[in-house]
Amino acid sequence: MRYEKLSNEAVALALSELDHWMLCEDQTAISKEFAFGDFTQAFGFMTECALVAEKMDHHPEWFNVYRRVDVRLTTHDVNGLTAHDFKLAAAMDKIAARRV
Ligand code: H2B
Repeated sequence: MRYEKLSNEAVALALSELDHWMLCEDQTAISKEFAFGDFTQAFGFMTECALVAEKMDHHPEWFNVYRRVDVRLTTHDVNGLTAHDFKLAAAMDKIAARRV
């Protein structure tokens, strides 16, 4: 399914419904730093998220070192944010909540 680029107002509203996600300066992406107990937890989180992302056909940009995972979500197709990004962000928060 294709989603349209969200307006600044829609982005602000969607962001207010998430915990600790930050809007990037140019407003084309949101980001969050996840921290887990150890590398196994962090990598398990990434594995679960990868399966969800593949199902959605919407993929995170992320960086992992030890127990930390830095995530950035954007929709390349529109060079901005769409409902896909917020759906994936909420799913990632749910997966993380089971591990911390
Ligand atoms: N992931 C993200 N984060 N943004 C996209 O625009 C995107 C994607 N596009 N995954 C998808 C794949 C697209 O390239 C394919 C062709 O559907």
